[in-house]
Amino acid sequence: MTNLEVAWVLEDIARLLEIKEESVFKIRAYRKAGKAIQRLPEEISRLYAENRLEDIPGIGKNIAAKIAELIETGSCRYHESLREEIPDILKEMVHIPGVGVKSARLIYNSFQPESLEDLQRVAKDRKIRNLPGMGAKTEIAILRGIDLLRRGSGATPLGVAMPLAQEIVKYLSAMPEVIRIEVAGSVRRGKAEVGDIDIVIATGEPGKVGETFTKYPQVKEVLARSETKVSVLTWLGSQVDLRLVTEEEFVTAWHYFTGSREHNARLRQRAKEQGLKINEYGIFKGKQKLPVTSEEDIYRTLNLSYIMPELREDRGEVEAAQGDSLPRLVETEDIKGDLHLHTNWSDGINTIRELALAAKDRGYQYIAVTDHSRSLRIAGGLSIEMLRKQREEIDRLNEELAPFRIFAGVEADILADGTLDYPDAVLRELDLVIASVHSNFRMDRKTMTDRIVKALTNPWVHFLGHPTGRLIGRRPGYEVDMEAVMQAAVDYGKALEINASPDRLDLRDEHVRMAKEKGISIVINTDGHDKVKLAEMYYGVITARRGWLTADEVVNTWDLEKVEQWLKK
Ligand code: DGT
Ligand code: CA
Ligand code: CA
Ligand code: ZN
Repeated sequence: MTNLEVAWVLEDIARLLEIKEESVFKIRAYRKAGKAIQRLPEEISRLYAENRLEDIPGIGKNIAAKIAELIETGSCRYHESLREEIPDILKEMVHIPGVGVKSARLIYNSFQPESLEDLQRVAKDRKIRNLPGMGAKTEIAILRGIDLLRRGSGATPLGVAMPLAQEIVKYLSAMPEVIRIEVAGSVRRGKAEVGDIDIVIATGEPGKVGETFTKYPQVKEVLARSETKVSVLTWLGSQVDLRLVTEEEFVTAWHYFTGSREHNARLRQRAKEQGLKINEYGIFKGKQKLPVTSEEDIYRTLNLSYIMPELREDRGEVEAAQGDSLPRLVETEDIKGDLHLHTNWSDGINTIRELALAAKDRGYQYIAVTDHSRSLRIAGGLSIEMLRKQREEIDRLNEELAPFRIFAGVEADILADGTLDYPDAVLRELDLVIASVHSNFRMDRKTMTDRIVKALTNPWVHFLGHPTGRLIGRRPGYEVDMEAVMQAAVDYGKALEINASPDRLDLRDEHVRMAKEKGISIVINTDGHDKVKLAEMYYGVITARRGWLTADEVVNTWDLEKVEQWLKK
């Protein structure tokens, strides 16, 4: 057993004990032991052979005995009995994003669901919101989470796949046998929805690394296994493909498995034209293997400038790289503010002050407070009077936090007839107005297009929020003619949003590219209802990069002064 496998079993014991509500000291002891073994510079089996397990800080007699049993027999009875004791549904529930051990336990005790279907019914019947410490938010998390777990073979949102891929990388890189490990495939390219997660590892001991990976706690089922590839299904329903290659092959394999297939095909063809051959094992001139130590080398060898992974979709990037005319893509570090945020004045959970401070911590110069407008009652939309009161609070905070700036804005509903949810006299008082569709999604294409275009003719609107309304995996966008919407944005000088929330990513990459070509400015916002969501800006930036955007083309990379001017125009 490798150190990592032992560590995972100990961590799993801690988790199961947590579900069982055992003493926090006991839980902490297992967790600490797991961490210690993960960081151990020596092989645990060797320490065991030399009778030195208890020398490891944080490991006492009791845990040492369990480790000994693991090393001798490959399993541990205590762990097995805990696993048997705890119902499967509870084990599954704690894998639902947004449902912690505590809530899983409470829901289980209250309703005894036997399957995810049962749980879904309980959530749909709105029974969970009545439990202490839970609300409608928990129900939504559960319903979404079950969707995710269920989707099985379907696409996984980037917001789920990326953290999972990064976690696997972090874990496996602790193995001394792992020389290099990187994320590849559509996750690396930043696609909003990914089919499966691809990870490439350079190792001299593929068998051992592959075997360890199959023990990873998130693994539910091993789908296929060979010396060079391990495919598993995780509890979250995503497939993970691990490729095991030699150190020598690593760079070309990583590049190959990053894809896309279409991009690879273009490169192969280009190589051929130059009398070269490229595949996952290397670049060859006749029988001679050319030296490659980085992806940059690959492109250089093909006489191309370096192509960022987000661009590798055969959408003209190879031609651009040939003419050295690739854009310098926007980066998360370029972002200076977030212009679409909800506070506890409507359906957000933080105060304006908390959001502003969190934004300041991220190094932002400004944010906009854009709570919902009055017709969106279920989301606590603000009356005109409330909106004015909120303004007073914002003014006070601006004095306190200067030079940081909070813009007083609103996310105004676009009503069914294309008018906005407040009269112009109210909108003009605000620093910033987002226009968004939140109701009457099922209109025919012409009516919906006219509705949105009409909203964009309003002189006080700055940009269109989540322009197509899609919810990844749950709802396609509304029927709308994006060409016409974009033409209106051009005609009336409006910007379009990339909503960075990983379940939206709306505009999507192709639309971003279309907007870029038309010279439309883009605003990347998290639409956060919670200050921790400010971090989701990252996903919006990836989407912008997939749409070829440079920093200049993104409004919220601009300095405060320039943004103020833009808002006033
Ligand atoms: P996905 O998983 O559907 O979101 O998309 P990818 O791009 O991650 O596709 P995947 O997982 O099937 O394969 C990862 C990469 O490996 C892919 O982008 C290119 C490369 N690759 C895999 N199989 C083939 C193949 O048969 N031909 C070519 N040219 N490339 C392949
Ligand atoms: Ca993939
Ligand atoms: Ca794959
Ligand atoms: Zn919003």
